[in-house]
Amino acid sequence: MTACSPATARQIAPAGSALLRDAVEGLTGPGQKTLPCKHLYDARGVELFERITALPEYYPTRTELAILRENLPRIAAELGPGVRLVEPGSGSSTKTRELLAALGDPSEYVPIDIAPEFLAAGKASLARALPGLRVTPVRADFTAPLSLPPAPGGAHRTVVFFPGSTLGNFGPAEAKRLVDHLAELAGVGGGGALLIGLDRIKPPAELLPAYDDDAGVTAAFNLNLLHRLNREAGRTVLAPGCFRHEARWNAAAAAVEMHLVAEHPLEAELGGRPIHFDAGESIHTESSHKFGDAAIGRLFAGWRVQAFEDASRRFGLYLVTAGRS
Ligand code: AVI
Repeated sequence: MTACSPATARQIAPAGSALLRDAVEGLTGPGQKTLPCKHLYDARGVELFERITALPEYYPTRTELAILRENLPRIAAELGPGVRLVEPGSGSSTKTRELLAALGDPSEYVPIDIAPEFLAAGKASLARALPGLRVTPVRADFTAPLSLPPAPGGAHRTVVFFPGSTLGNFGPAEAKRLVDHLAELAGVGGGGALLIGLDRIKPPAELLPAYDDDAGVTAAFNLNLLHRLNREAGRTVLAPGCFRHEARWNAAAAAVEMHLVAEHPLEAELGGRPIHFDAGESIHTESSHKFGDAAIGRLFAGWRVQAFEDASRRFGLYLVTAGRS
């Protein structure tokens, strides 16, 4: 699986050299050059992504938080007491804290992350915000098969919380596989639930500024991939100054794509293999899929789906339980 969020990147990016291996594969062959978006999230990338979430153009984070706040009483009532909340990712976000606080009497919070430092930081910040909450971190890759620790006594149902439209950074088939995997983890067929945030399709004129902000933070986030590549190679393979950031709407894929576009023809070398760029040729670095009703229906086929959306249907939180909609 490929994945692009800070959480998922930490889940599956094994080592620094993984970027170099992926770069040899993605940059030296024929056709569209690519680098997996998981590599966007080194320490600097995580910092830049945090800044993106606060940009005026980047509506998803604040829209999702507003939807959550507005619907917390309904969601909490629907889920009932004793929820065991499972979160793929480090889970120290405002959304997680507010959801846990609204649940009133959660039996346990289980963040799943491959990086122990993020698990420890998330646990510490939640312990400060919600003293008394039982936190059981699980160090694992959530995209791979895993088992949760036994639920504490009094746990009423397991709920997997996957906000931020992180699912959109997976291709459609991968996203479907991940949803099925998370549904199994939550035990949706046996009373568990998923609460998943998805960014909805809207006109490109609204979408594109969110991925190409005036302050240039997203451009820096994208170009940071080349800084990371050069750092890990120990030399300049591709000079960031020779590339510009571009956000494109791919209508066929219903995705905003980030590209790094070569300003001039360029020759380079990696792993003993030549890399050639024509002027204007790009590296595709991320796809951020957007969801319409049909795609959401396919993702959650067979389950009951309660939609919590803003009035303009820009973003949605979907509560998935057993039974049909
Ligand atoms: C993490 N993920 C959901 C973000 C998105 O919107 O696809 C990553 C991002 N890329 C550029 N801006 C934000």
